[in-house]
Formats: sequence, C-alpha cells, structure tokens
Amino acid sequence: MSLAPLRALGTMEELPKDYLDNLFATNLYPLWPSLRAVLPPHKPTAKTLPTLWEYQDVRPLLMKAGELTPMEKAERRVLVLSNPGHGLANMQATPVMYLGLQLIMPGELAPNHRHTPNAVRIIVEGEGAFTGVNGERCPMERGDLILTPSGRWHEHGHDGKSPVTWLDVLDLPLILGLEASYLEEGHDVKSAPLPASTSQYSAAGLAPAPLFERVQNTHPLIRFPWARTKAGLQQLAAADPGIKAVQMAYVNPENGADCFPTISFSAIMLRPGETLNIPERSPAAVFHIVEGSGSVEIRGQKFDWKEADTFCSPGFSTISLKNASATAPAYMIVADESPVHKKLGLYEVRN
Ligand code: 1HN
Repeated sequence: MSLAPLRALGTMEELPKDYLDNLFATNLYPLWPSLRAVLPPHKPTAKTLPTLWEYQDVRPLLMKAGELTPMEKAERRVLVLSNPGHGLANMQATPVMYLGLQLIMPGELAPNHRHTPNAVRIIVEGEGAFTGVNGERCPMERGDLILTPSGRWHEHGHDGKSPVTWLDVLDLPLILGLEASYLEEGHDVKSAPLPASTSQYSAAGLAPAPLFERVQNTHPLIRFPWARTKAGLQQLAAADPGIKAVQMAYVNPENGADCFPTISFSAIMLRPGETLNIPERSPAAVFHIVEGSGSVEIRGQKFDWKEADTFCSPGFSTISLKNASATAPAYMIVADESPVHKKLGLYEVRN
C-alpha cells in the first residue's frame, strides 16, 4: 500500500494557557502536539549518535584515574563511554548498552558483588588479572570475552605486574529504565581455579555429559578465549572463501542461544582489503577492535579505527566497514541489541 502524507496536527501554542494550566495541575498532558515526535514517519528518531572512542585518548585519562582514585573509593575504576546524544551523565552508549573502560592495578581487588544487569568484559590490555564469576576464576587475556550474567557474583583481581584494562558492556540502561537495577555486596573469595567452563567446552559441538547428564545451567560457558575465537574465524574464512562475511556468534554451547536475553555478541574478521557492507538493521550496535585498522561509515559519517578503539552505531543505520590493510586481516567484537528487538517483535532488516 502506498503511504499517505501525514496531516499537520495541533500545537501547544494553539491551546489556551488556562486550559493547559488546568491539565498540568491535574497531571494530564495532551497527546496530539507530541504525537509526531513519539511516532515519526517510517523510521525512529535516534538520540544515539555514531561515536568513536579512541583508546589512545582514553588510556591516559584512565591511568590518571588510577592515580587519583584508589580502589577502595571506586569499587570499580571505570571511565564510561557516554554517547553525547543521550547526555554524558546518562552513561549510555545506545538505548540498551552501557560501555566503560575499566582499570585494575597490580595487587588490587575489585570486590565481589552481584547485580541485576548482565555484563561482559572484553580484555583490552595487560596480563595477570582475573575475573571470578561465581567462584570460577577466568584469566583475562587480550581479546577474551567473559560473561558475568545477571545475579552472578563477580570480582576482579590482579596478580600481574602492569595495568590491566578491559571494556565493560552492560545492559544497564535497559534495566535502569525498567527500574529493576540493584546490587548486593558479597564477601571476596579470590576465586578458585576450578571448575573452568572453558575446559568443559573446549571443543566445538561437544558438551560435558557425565553419566549421560547434560548441564542445566543457563550460562554454561563463561569465558571465550580470544585465541579460540580468532582460530575459529580463520578456519571459517579458509573453509569458504566465498562466504559473505566472516562472522561468528558467541552462543550458549548447550542450546545455541544468544549469551544474554538482551545483547548478542559476535566476532568479525575483515579479510585483507575487504569492505563489508552491513544492511540497515533495527538494533543499535557497538564495535570493539581487537586487531588491525581501517575505517567505518555510519549514516554517512566516517571514522578511522585501530586496535583497542570502540565505536557505536544507532539502529536503522547502514554500516560500511573497511579494512585498511591489503595484507593483514582485522578482527573486531560486535555487541548488538537484536535479542531485545526480536523478543519485542521489533527486529527489522531493510535492504
Ligand atoms: C559493574 O559491576 C562492573 O563488575 C563494571 O566490573 C561496571 C557499571 C555499572 C554497574 C555495574 C564490574 C559496572 C558495573
């Protein structure tokens, strides 16, 4: 059906002031002057601005936070990657996602706690730190993806020698909007080395089944080591040189579902010289570069990226990713809000 032109609606200015005063005094508000703002034609209005955070800009400020604020005064020492379109104090990158770069110094412990928002850590720099998730000790190595699902106890420690940083991705803005965000403090356990879910799910397609019993846990695999992800992408690329994108999803190995009910995670390898055009999809997305350099065009806006940089795109954006190198692949981890869109029946891909 062809689309009809929208009719012009009445404005606030057209309404008598004493009538408006009466409405407000009665906790009432007229819909029609605001109807077009909440239901724009054809495409939602995005507050989310395409935004790039370069690690070289963030790093010195994060290290300064390490000098200015001891762990006891911070609990988590984080600089939030705040999207200016949402207002910096709102601490959100996209409608669903919060992003922060976190620093832990040698010998520090970020105390054990649990909360309702889901969180993922993507390790950016350094070695020797660990995250304990319900007592499972997950070593933090560059490019690893570590889940701390809603309600799981988690703490971060550091036995190494140099600063360790990582990117936190949480569904905090959504959970806050639902007025469902809260935290509980626990006792530090400094996390035991075992059992390690990474060892239980060490081979694709194989799941632990002692005496024929399968794991009943909603998050059976907590740590996805980067070395495995990278090798998986390389094998996928080699197995099918004609594949339209070298992309693999991080999933629950027991059932293939997204790791979280809100955010989905995947890894992309841009082949040497590749330009990857991602169609216009309804969910907003976040990209974190693990290796390589290149550029991205989002809604016509161009950014150059390199290792450890992070950028976000609003939903309903065409995204064109370009690898700057003709000889080396580039690798990135992508987080997007598609699980929420799919559950709410809002998911769209436009071609
Ligand atoms: C949190 O628990 C962590 O555990 C990091 O490392 C960032 C931002 C908001 C709420 C909870 C962490 C967080 C957070």
